[in-house]
Amino acid sequence: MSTFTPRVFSGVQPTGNLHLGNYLGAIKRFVEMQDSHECIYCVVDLHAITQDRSVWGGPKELARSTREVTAAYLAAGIDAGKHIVFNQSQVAAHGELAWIFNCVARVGWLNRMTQFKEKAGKNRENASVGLYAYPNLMAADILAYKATHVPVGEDQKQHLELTRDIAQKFNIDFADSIAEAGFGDAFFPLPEPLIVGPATRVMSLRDGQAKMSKSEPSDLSRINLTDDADTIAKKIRKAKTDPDALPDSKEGLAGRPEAANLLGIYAALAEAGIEDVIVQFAGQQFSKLKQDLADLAVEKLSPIAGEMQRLMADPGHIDAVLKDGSSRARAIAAPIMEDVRRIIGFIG
Ligand code: AQP
Repeated sequence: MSTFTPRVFSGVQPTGNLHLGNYLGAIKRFVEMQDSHECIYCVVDLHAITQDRSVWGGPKELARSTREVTAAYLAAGIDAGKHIVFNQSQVAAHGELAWIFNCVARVGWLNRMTQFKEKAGKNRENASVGLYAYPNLMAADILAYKATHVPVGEDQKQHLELTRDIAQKFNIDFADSIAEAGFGDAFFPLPEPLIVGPATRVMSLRDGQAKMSKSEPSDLSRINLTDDADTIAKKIRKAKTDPDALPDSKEGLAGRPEAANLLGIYAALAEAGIEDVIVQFAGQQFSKLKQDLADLAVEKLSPIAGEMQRLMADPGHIDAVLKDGSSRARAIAAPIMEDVRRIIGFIG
């Protein structure tokens, strides 16, 4: 049996409007992994350009958003000295391994990806080939470092399953040369998705059935990580609710997506269990929950917004962090890619 050193990899796309869902579902979790794991956190700019230019905003906006995601990582508490923070396009291994995985993954697998269907919408014929092959690039991101653990939001579960399928198929397709090269029965690990906690799928503040998302036109639907205290409080005050008092049990949240969402956000920000938060607000009106949630959100998010602003004022520092992280990421990926080339039979 091959064994793998535990290593965490994850990323966020620089597509603007970084929001509370990205924070609670991903970035906050990244911070929590730092004490126990070696971590690699990426700003996935190659993924950003898979969508229409109107989504990522063109070259100047892409650079600005890349720095903004980096600033969010650092402001949230990721230690870029101890761990690796970098942007994907600076490490060529991602693109190279993605091409190899394009030849490992099957068209039928990609056809099942719900994110492609959602993002391509009705205009599928006109979607980029990159958007279709996005999950192969994501598999490459993770496996170029033989990462074993991937903290992500619920929406990435299917892509993680595909990553495991790709790793397994590579291990089987090249089993003979993997064994010959001394790697036992598996060259790539099957990475574990880490989708845990009360906020793995933060929903829109305007519609408890829709995911909080960067691309939703209504700014009132999400709390942006750059929002100031007044804006955060206003958005929570205006959040959609239902007419009933808050329930006293988890079962009472059935069919009440807005109540479930606001209580889940509260629990994640307070670092409390959802059951405890339900007890705390049982029988109360939404107005009480909204007031307390606004106070808590401002307390937790305002320092991050302030620090992001400070960091964004010094783009030279951010670029230096990314350059240093990229060179350390390259140093990990390079020998892995050398092995991959040898295993496949590429000369060089
Ligand atoms: N609403 C969410 N709740 C919890 N986690 C979320 N994530 C995204 N939205 C939520 C997690 O954030 C990480 C980075 O996401 P991404 O940059 O890849 O963006 P995305 O998944 O495409 O979702 P967005 O931010 O909402 O953008 P659009 O509008 O383009 O769909 C991932 O771990 C993701 O799970």
